[in-house]
Amino acid sequence: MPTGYISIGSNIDKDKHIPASLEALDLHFGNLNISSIYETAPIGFIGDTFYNLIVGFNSQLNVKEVAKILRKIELDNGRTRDSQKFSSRTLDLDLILYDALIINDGRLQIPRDEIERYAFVLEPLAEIAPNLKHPISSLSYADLWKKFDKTNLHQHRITPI
Ligand code: PH2
Ligand code: MG
Repeated sequence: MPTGYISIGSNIDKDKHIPASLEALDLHFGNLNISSIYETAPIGFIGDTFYNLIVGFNSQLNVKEVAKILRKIELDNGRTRDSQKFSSRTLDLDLILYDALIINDGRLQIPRDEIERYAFVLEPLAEIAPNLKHPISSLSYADLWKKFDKTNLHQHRITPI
C-alpha cells in the first residue's frame, strides 16, 4: 500500500486543533506513524508560536482524493481559505510525500519543497522516517537533517518519541 506523509501545523488554538486533526486522520487512514510535536517560531511572518509535526499513513486512495480529505479536515477545524500563505492558521495539512511520486502541476506539489527548506518539516520527518530517501535528491531524511543549517533555529521537541 502507498505510504504518504502529511505536515501538520497550527498556531491558533493549537492545543485543540492538533489533537482534533490526529483523531480525524486516524478515522480516515488508521495506523498513523506520528512524530513528536515541535514548538516552532513562525517562519515568514510575525505571530504566535506553531506546533508542527509529521504523520505517516498508508492508503489506496489517489493523491487527489487524499488532498480532498485533508482540505475537509482543515475546514472542519476552522480554516479559512482566504488566508495567505504566511499568516496565522488554525490548521494546515500539507501532503508532502506520497510514495516516490513526483507531481508539480501548479496545484499539487509532491514532494513539497518545504521538506528541504524548513526545519519544522524536516526535523519531524527525519525523526519518523530517517532512512527513507527523498524521491528527487535520493538523500535520506536523516542525512538531509544532518546537513541542514541549524543556526538561529527556534524549535524544540515538546513531546517524547
Ligand atoms: N507554515 C507556513 C509559514 N510559516 N512557520 C512555522 N513555524 N510553521 C508552519 O507550519 C508554517 C510557518 C505556511 O504554511
Ligand atoms: Mg503549509
